[in-house]
Amino acid sequence: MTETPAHIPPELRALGWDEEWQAVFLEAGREGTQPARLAVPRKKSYTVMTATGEHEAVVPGKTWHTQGAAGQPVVGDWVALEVVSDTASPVIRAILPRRTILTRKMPGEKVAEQFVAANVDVLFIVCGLDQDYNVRRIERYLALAREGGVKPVVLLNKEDLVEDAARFRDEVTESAGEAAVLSMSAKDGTNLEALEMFLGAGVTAAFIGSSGAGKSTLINALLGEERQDTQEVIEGTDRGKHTTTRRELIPLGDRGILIDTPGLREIQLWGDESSLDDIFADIAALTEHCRFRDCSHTSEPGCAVLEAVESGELSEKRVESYHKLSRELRHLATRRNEQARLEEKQKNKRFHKMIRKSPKPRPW
Ligand SMILES: Nc1nc2c(ncn2[C@@H]2O[C@H](COP(=O)(O)OP(=O)(O)OP(=O)(O)O)[C@@H](O)[C@H]2O)c(=O)[nH]1
Ligand SMILES: [Zn+2]
Repeated sequence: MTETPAHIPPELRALGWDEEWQAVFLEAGREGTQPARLAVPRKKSYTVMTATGEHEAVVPGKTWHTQGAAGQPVVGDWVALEVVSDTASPVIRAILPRRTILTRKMPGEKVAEQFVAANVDVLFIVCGLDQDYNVRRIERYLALAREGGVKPVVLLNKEDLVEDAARFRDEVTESAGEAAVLSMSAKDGTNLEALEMFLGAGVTAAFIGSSGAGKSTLINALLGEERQDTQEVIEGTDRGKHTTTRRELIPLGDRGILIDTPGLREIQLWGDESSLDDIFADIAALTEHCRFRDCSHTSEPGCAVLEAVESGELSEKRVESYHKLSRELRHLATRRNEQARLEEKQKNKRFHKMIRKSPKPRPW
């Protein structure tokens, strides 16, 4: 006999909740909690969205310190929220295991991974067809998306400023592997509908790109209105002081959910070389034909990469870019602090332990 699937309220679906999340959540069987999605991480609290609306939630202090970076919820996370009483702040009891995670290198001396956004399905890489245009940067963003398990889509914005958008599309397509490359104008709405092909009910899309590339204009165009800043009253020492913050998670009804977070706006590369081979699939294929197995593709005789450059089949700039990225990745790899990954692993372990501890899963 098959069980009838539990009913999912449309308000939760609009936030990206689906049967698969539901199954994980029910299995965990945490009594007294409900699913909530993280909309704004703040210093001491988190704005979360549930089937019934927005709440200002907290994480118990202990969890905070024992779990480290991976234990901190980020925008896009699904959490188990416990609403204790009408007066007390709701408490985040657990973070559901993430489907995807976008990360960046933490600024400063110590190399550590910082989690920026979770459970993103599509990453829109926005690049202006003005002085912002830079194929190498797009390649980095592509690598970042792939490392996080997120599907990248390149948006060449401001096509109204150029005569031959197709030329740019072709150039980027050469570097983009399987990723779709679109040109458009957020300002006059040209080709905006092409973007909608990647959105849809339950799909979470995030935006990345330099300042001025047009992300806000694009999001407003998708919303069909100016995004409103949300007013917030800080309590405690700054009692009564009004600050405005932006909601970073924007539900679009049955067209999906948008994530726009400052953490994604300026990002450094963090990853490994497997993505390099993915981005530079053409070069990776050539390296198989080099005479020496440990060819560095810089000066060796019989190097298939150098031969391809010689014959004009491969651009020299692309090879330079390959070497540069590969050097950076190696450098990072040796300095890498495995801590963040370890923490995520342990957190998942803990989550599954929690599942095992509750023999009778109950619906929430
Ligand atoms: N010509 C043209 N200008 C655009 C287009 N899209 C955005 N702009 C302009 O580019 C400027 C920057 O746009 P924003 O949307 O603020 O860029 P952003 O990526 O959100 O920038 P940050 O908020 O700094 O990260 C604004 O003056 C927009 O009007 C476009 O398609 N064509
Ligand atoms: Zn070679």
